[in-house]
Amino acid sequence: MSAQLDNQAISILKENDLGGYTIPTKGLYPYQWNWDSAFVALGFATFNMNRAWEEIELLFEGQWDDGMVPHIIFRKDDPSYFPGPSVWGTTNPKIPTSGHSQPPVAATVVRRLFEQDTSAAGKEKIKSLFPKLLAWHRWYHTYRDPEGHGVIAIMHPWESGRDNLPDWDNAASHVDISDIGEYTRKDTSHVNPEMRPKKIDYDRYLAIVKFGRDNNWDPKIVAEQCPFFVADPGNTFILLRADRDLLAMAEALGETEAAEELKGWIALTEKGIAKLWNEEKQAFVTYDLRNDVLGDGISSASFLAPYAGIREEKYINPTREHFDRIAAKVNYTMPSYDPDHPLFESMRYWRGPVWGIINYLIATGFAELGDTARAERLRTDTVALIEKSDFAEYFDPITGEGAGGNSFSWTSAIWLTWAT
Ligand code: 2M8
Repeated sequence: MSAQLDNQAISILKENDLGGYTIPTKGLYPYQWNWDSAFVALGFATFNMNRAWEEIELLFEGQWDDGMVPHIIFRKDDPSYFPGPSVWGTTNPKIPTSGHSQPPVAATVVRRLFEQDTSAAGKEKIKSLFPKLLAWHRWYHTYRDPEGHGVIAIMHPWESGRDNLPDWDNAASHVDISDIGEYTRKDTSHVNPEMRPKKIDYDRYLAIVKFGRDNNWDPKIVAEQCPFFVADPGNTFILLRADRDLLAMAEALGETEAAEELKGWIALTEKGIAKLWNEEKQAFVTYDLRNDVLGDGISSASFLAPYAGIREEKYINPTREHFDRIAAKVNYTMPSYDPDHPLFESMRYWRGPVWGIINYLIATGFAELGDTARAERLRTDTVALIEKSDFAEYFDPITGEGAGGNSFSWTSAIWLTWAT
């Protein structure tokens, strides 16, 4: 079974490879996505190290002059996706892109590639990628944490990568949708609309894109005025982890000035995460910075503290307890949203389904804590899901049924790098 699935996963990556960059799946997502490419690079690294580096290098071809690495790189226009480049209206001179970012997993991936590839060429790759990664992290700390709270905000649900998470609902309800005009979605013609965000979500997504476009995607204006600006435990923990990995690379490269800057960001974030701690829920949650509202929802990102290197028992013990409560409730960990919450929906995208990449991140953190049992539960559940329902985009945590797109790149990649 395993060898057969290994071959299938390799074939999927090769079929979704459009020449140096990989699309998430055919039809539904025909462009290069930011964190998808990072995970895909880990998959490629299991059988073709050069191709792994190339995936990351092509992602950084889309980097903006201010350091931002966009969430989509539109290398060629494809009418099967909405919203395409003309809707974003960005002015990046190099390649058309979207106007905001996505979870910064790339530095963590690059560190792993660097450790695996001990060749002289590997050292050259990291030397050229290091300043680009540093500039991106600096952009995140400057513009998505403008007041220096030590937590990272998103300006659009898409920036979190967890698009229709129930935790964004309240904050997004303040976004004025009266001026968005007519539009036609494409996603619901590729997959069952019941497994996708609702129309009201898309109305809000487009209203925020309009705000960005109207303000030329200026990150300073975004930080001051964007109608949606919410601190996300997902991006905060992922960046904290990525800062630590970038620091390890800075030290290996003798980049002392960069190392000091990274240490400052790490110290700030280690303190700042207290702002995302919901004492009553005993969990890390979202914080709506625009409307000053602490969220009450437990999502899969609530389990990323160990991955971020957080070790305080006051955080880690309740995290383990929530894990066990949820693990007892579902057949497959980790649902993207708490199954005990009234807004949980087992098949609707980021409102309940299991995502292999998130399982991989959470399990990495538990394994590093020495918590093998929970890490293994996540891994064996992921294996069972893929064996049952193939390389789907996401899975129902109760039935194990696959949902969304199929022959999905990041599911294949995490199979190769971790689950198998
Ligand atoms: C999903 O998001 C895109 C918008 O970015 C979409 O629904 O059109 C998310 O799952 C996101 O995390 C992912 O990177 C992307 C491509 O797989 O699809």
